[in-house]
Amino acid sequence: MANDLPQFKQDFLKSCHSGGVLKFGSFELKSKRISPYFFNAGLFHTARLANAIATAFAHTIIDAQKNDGLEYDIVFGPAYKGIPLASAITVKLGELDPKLLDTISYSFDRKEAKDHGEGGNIVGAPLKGKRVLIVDDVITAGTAKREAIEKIQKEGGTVVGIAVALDRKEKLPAADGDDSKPGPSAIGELKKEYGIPIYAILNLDDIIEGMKGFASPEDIKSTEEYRQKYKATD
Ligand code: OMP
Repeated sequence: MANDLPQFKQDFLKSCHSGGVLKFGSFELKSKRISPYFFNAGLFHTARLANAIATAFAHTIIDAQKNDGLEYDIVFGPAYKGIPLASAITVKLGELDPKLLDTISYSFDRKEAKDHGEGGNIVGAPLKGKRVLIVDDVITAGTAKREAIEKIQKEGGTVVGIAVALDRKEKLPAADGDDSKPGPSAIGELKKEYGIPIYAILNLDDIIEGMKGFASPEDIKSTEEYRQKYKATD
């Protein structure tokens, strides 16, 4: 239930609503599924909303450190939407926990390698020999996260976890294209494959509960139907 959520998650839900981050209609996802809702983290661009998303991420990461023993050196944001997140979250982490001011850094990748100037694929802290925490907006099928993990490993970094704003809690797309069959979650498979934890500020259940305060009955119904259709078995 949204009301049972920690205060920082409730505050974040309010910011999602005030920033119009959650849209209803018909949206084709990266996975080609047609979703009745879309979470657009790119809309967290005012100073207030950038501060709100960075704060919610930083609390999620600090909780993971306290409760789960998460240790990391670098906050890595995959291009493009992860880039402003990584820098804002790193600043906020240092503000909330000053011990981190001189121990953590951020970095991000380029979509295309640069062959002049300093060159290379990574901007910010070098990844070699470092423990890397990936931050990104949304996880649906985990494809973009797999790409980021491979890039980081190629640079000599060790991925120690992933933190996202929203876990859509969807099953992996079926290899044979038949999405009507039950399937494991994108998050569960990533955890198994890479042995890393994945943290989310909110998941689809929190969103549906939170929507009840502002969305139309039709939008709530179609989002619930979508959840039923694509929910994972784990
Ligand atoms: P993967 O689950 O790693 O493939 O990532 C899904 C990507 O799709 C996210 O990084 C987003 O850029 C984008 N996306 C959203 O931004 N919001 C949504 O509600 C759904 C998606 C999506 O296409 O699945």
